[in-house]
Amino acid sequence: MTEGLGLYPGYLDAPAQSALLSAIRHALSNAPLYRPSMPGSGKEFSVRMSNCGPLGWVSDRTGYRYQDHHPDTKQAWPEMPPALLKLWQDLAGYPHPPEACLINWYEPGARMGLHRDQDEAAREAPVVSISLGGRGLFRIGGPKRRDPTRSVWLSSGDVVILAGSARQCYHGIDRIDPTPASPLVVPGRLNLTLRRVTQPPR
Ligand code: MD3
Ligand code: FE
Repeated sequence: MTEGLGLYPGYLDAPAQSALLSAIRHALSNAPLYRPSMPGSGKEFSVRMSNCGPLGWVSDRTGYRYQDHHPDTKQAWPEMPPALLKLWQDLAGYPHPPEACLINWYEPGARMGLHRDQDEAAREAPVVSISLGGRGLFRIGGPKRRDPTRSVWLSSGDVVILAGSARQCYHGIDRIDPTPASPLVVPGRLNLTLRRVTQPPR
């Protein structure tokens, strides 16, 4: 039991998944996937990333941060697709729009180690996650690294909301099912995370 964890299996139907994939492909044609690296060591992530929206999450040898431009092209991030703004309005229960959509691309064999998301000043805002393509084995624990964890396969069209105490929990992606899954034709998984970054005006 994790308070604030909302699972919406199959929230997006096949046409909605295809339309969203088209919008993401368009964003990626302007802001190509890049390979982030770990602060300090510079060790490369197995996950490739890009962003859309006014801010994007990046990681390199100098640290993790949100910034308004692509680390390689130096161009502003592409616009957030309207379908994502709508999904946030419908599900997030938060009265201000998201500022960042992080686009994570997992090839089979890619993973994301257990971590917490702590780079957002807007701590009380939820995170909304959308999965497309091949299944990913998602693991979520508690607020401490050694807390027990549970695992859930996330499939194409599934949406996860992290609000309340779930927002502070350790989580990661252990593995990717290499079976290709619609709407992608290649093996691998796309994950989109919508986030409010800055403290909204009050
Ligand atoms: C639980 N992404 O980008 S999404 C990340 O599938 C990230 O690419 C994973 O973790 C992925 O930071 C998981 C689901 C998710 C997103 C944010 C969370 C779970 C979370 C924040 C707190 C707790
Ligand atoms: Fe995360």
